[in-house]
Amino acid sequence: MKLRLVLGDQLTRSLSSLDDAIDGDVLLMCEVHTEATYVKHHKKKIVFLFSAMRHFAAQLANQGHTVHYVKYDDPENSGSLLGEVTRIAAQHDMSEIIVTAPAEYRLYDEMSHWSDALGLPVTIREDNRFLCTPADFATWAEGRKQFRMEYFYREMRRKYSILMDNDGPIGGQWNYDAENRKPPKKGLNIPDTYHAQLDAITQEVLVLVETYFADHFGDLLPFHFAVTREQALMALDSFAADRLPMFGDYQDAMVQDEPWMYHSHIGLYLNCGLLTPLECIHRAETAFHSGTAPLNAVEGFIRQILGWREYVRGIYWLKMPNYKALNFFEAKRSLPAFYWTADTQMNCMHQCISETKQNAYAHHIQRLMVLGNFALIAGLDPEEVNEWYLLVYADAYEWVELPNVTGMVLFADGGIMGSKPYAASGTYINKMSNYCGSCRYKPAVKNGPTACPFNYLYWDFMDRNADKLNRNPRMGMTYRTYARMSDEKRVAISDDAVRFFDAIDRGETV
Ligand code: FAD
Ligand code: DLZ
Ligand code: SF4
Repeated sequence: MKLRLVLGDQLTRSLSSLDDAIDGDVLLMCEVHTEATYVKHHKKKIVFLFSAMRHFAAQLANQGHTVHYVKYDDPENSGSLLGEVTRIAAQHDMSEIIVTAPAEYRLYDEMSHWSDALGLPVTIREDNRFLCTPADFATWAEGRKQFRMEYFYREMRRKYSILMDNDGPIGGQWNYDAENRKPPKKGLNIPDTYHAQLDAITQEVLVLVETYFADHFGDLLPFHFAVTREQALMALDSFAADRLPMFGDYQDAMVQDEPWMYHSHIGLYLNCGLLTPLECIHRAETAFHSGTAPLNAVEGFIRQILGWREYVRGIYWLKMPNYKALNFFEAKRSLPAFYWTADTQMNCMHQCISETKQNAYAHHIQRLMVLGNFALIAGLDPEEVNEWYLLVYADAYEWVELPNVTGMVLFADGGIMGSKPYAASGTYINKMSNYCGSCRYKPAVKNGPTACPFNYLYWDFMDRNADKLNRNPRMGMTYRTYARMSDEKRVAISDDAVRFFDAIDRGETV
């Protein structure tokens, strides 16, 4: 008899570890302290995952499987995955443990030693829910100087025959990003996100999380995430119908008090297995072929899943475990307290952090060009920044979070993922949002107490890291502009940055 362990982010019926489950096998799922606290996950993320796990277990049991489900507050619960596997394997006299490969290196590494600890064979199967295996990605990467997402994406389009017209891309272009950078215009009619009804299972988990995880970051309520596959499919449908047509145009736009914009809000369902990547891609492709969404929107959305999502996972497995320790700029500054409280006069940061706290969600440009951009130009310590991103979002798992933060946002990998840092001044945020209108700081003011901090921190970052960046061919123009500045201007930039950091260090609200 075999014990088949199903992890919290493996809620997929066609999972490789469940493929050949037969009568007599036991399917084990457990809510454990070690997984719930390896970082102090947002309260909503824990409610979401525990509720989704309980619903999935009930579904497997309904299909006739023997499921052993361990709740967090079960007095017998040892608190760790190995502890539970040991306990339950002994209870049922099991001969083998089968599991689909954990998505995070931390757990994969630990599991590789389980067999010795258990005295039983432990078979770790490939995760069949991704579209590119780590081995295939390594083959693609071999011999390449740069790992450009765009080329990887084109191969994936060909391989899965997505948006193809014979051998070429539909519409003649692979990428319609140039059409996807519209600033927000007034009077946009932005639909609300999908709201699932709370049922008894979720109600019980809400009480449990309030009891055991009260000191974790984030608001518990309102809670409206999907927790079953059926609900997740409804969330996908509502995206395809209501938001996909505008997804491309306003992909990079940010609007005050509009956390959801035209994004899909399905990352959390994809990452725990309630949805599969190919069905989301096909859903969007169908919308294009039936004329309900334009090509720039559909191609842009598909690129995120078929391109970026698979690419960052490939980079993660190619470069771990060393990737986690990279700190190209030797950045050391601690994460300011306002990342937890949202207590800052920078309205863009206040908006994005408040929304993160309330929803366990922020869309890509908020994560990249506001929260991440600040972390980059302020020289925040990558370890602290990574921990923050890993715990605040409901879709966060290290395999996807780490390359996005260490590679895309902080350039802490020195250029493995990107060819230059995504640093930007307040001008970018002012163009792509309406945040600046209600900010104490002014985006057009470059220096002094009313200046937008992103303006002088941008140049201070360039100055602090000139030895590492000024030979980068894509930074030539930036450094030529800096070289043309007067000495007084450069002193003003540095003085403003020192004043700003001193104020943070004194605990003042900046
Ligand atoms: P949409 O904008 O609607 O995009 C559709 C889907 O494409 C997403 O659900 C996601 O599965 C995929 N996708 C889009 N961009 C990326 C990307 N850069 N990398 C990988 N997949 C992508 N995504 C996570 O799933 N987990 C994370 O922990 C995470 N951390 C991030 C941290 C930073 C600093 C940045 C810049 C990005 C991060 N992303 C992460 C990527 C992206 O921001 C989220 O996937 C997206 O915001 C989720 O919202 P959505 O479902 O509405 O996405
Ligand atoms: C994220 C998470 C949380 C909060 N809790 C559990 C849990 O109690 N039990 C479980 O099996 N999985 C949980 N997970 C998901 C795991 O952390 C995830 O499987 C690993 O990080 C590998 O991606
Ligand atoms: Fe953010 Fe600067 Fe705009 Fe204020 S002025 S919202 S700090 S970009």
